Amino acid sequence: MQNDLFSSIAPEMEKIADGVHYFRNYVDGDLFFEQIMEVARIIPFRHMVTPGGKRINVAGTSMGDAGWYSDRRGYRYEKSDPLSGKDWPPIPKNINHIISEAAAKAGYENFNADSCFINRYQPGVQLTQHQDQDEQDFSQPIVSVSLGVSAIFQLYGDIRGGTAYNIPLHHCDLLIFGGPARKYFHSVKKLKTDNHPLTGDKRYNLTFRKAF
Ligand code: MD6
Ligand code: FE
Repeated sequence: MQNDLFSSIAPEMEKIADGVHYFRNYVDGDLFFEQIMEVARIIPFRHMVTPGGKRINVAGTSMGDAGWYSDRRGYRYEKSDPLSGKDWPPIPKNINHIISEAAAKAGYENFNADSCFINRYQPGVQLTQHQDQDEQDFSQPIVSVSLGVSAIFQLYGDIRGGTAYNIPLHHCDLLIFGGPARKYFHSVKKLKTDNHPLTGDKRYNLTFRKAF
């Protein structure tokens, strides 16, 4: 019989709430970071603007068949980069396999991301409270991977505001949002000034989605 000691000390997956699953130190950071650098070489990080014209302080780029995009015309998914006209780089199969496998462990059997939005945070940058609701099928989860400097992810509920449940996200952590939590409000606290050997003073977050 397998010894259960380590799985009880450090389970691979922790259910934080219905629809919220947390995997500590789950991914190969070098693999994901190299892919981010490759995507950024083709389609550099940029600051988009909200439909209201406000600069988004978190810098973004995308890979996949669709990329999340925001400008004066609204929030949406675009099949190519409106700025450069280029296609978003594809999501490598080995990376999508890791993401699908994690989703299956959380109970989402056939999750296959067609879009990955990549966020980059500099010190002092935060992500304000929002819902992810530009995708077509809310029965599909969102799988998030964090790299570099740690940050506090704040989870609210179905309505904006109130008291947050704080989830510290560290290098190589994976978080799944689905089911009843799929449209929960959430935010990321201001990034502290810190240094990570791989990413310097920055934090990166990849969110794998089924956009279409
Ligand atoms: C971030 N993440 O961690 C931002 N959204 O930097 C998100 O906004 C997010 O992690 C939907 C589902 C999972 C997420
Ligand atoms: Fe989000």
